[in-house]
Amino acid sequence: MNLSDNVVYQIYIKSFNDSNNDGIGDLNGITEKLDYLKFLGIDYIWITPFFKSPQNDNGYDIENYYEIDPIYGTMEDFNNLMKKCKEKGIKVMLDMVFNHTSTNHQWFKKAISGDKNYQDFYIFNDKKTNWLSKFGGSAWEFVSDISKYYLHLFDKTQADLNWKNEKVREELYKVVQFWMDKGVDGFRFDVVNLISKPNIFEDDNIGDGRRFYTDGPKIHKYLKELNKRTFGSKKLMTVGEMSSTSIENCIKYAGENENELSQVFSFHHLKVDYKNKDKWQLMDFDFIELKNILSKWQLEMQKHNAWNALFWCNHDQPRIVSRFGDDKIFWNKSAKTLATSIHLLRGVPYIYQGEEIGMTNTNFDNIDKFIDIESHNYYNILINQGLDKLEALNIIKERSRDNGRTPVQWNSNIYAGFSESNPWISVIDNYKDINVEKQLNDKNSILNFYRQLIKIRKENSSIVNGKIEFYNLEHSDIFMYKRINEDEEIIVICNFYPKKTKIKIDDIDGYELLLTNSENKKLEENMLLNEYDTYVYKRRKR
Ligand code: TEU
Ligand code: CA
Repeated sequence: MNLSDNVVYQIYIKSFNDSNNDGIGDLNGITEKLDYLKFLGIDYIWITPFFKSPQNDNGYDIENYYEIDPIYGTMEDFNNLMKKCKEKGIKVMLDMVFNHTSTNHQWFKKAISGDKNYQDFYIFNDKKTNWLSKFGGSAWEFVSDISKYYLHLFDKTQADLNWKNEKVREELYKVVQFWMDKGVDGFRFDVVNLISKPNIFEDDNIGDGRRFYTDGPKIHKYLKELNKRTFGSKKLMTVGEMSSTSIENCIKYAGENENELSQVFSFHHLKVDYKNKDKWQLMDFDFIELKNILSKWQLEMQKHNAWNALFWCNHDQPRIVSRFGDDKIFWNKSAKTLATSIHLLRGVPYIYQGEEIGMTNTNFDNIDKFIDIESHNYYNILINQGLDKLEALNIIKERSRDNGRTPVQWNSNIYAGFSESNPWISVIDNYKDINVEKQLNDKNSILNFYRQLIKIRKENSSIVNGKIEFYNLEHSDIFMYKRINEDEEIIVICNFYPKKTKIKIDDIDGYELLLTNSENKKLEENMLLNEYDTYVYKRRKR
């Protein structure tokens, strides 16, 4: 199903809006901001996990899939949020974390108390392998009570579930059904391409183990079954987070006739600033590589009738304006260019909270200000590798997931209007310059630019159903593509650099300006572009 007439807004609940001033965002905080989201024009919200959890990984470690963590509110608050969303025509997607549970989950507790039935819910082994956890260290943890290791691809308090066990799958389908019965309109499935583990567990002598469990042997069977047994017959939007995946697999995950999911998140385009493919080594982003990856994925997915989720930011990524843009002199312009470049590709755009006002990286000057488990683990790993404290901190500052997790900057009041008491993670000190209130009434703001981007999707069919073509992929500064259907053609031109540049355009007749972050000007054969200019033109065919 082509759902690309929709725009999704991602809410990281802990940092979105705090309604009861305990410093933690919550469900009622979302309800309070629905009019803002309506104003922005989005169709869906995706809310990150708010289920009962010890919060070692901010809710991606679930203890009970049916209960709401008291820090986020009550089931009544959730029902009320759903009701208000229906009234306002905002659809709701929930985040299902099915690769693992918290080790506080009762299944895990029963397992380690010796219950063999529940041991089969997880992956317990007598021996460990050399696989590494994605958060650093071994992927296996020893439980002395039962003398076995269990697998955890993430933190040691996140134990991987055994999808081979039919009982596990049945339990998880029940969870999906429970939330469907509450009227939710879609789901995001966390690291769902990691759920199918190999039959034998062996050392990986060329890597960290991921080649054995990424897009694993039964993955398509499991997703087809999940689809059939839960949301398949309904018109729900589903998106899978695909870690280190391949196009070949994504064509199936998000193929229109495959009956798996509606879209995929893939991450290859967000690794073009990893030196030696290592997230913890800094490098300027490789623009040509970025364009090659984006265009390759777009063209292959198009060819096979499959759909990408379009995104620069989420709660695991640094802020895009600080990363591929310029968060100082050209903050406003570069944020708009980046927004345009991703938003008009073929697929469903996901806007991450704060992105629409150009929120930046944290610039925390002390490791103690960082909260994320991954940041602390890697800070220690970097120190152990011989880096000094400042070098390690500089890497964490660029790469920490906390860059995307600071409180949304609503206004210039204390704590940026997120809360009246000290938030769980510090507010960035630029909140007096960068906040929603300031941008609401500024015609030239990033916020109003995002509104326009959303609006032109609703008004121009080629953005929804047009085919995509790329041009000038070898150009050192410019990203350019067209969206084409039988009624119209749209041309998108983005200068990714803080310098003037030129581009030659062959066929310029009949185009009219639709959107720009720069001065009004016509499409020209020899286009001159200023720093971070972006232009979108359209011509009608009939
Ligand atoms: O993320 C999976 C994931 O692959 C990233 O966390 C990645 O490992 C990290 O950026 C590596 O540098 C999902 C969630 O989005 C994330 O918040 C959770 O921590 C993770 O799964 C485990 O549930
Ligand atoms: Ca709260």
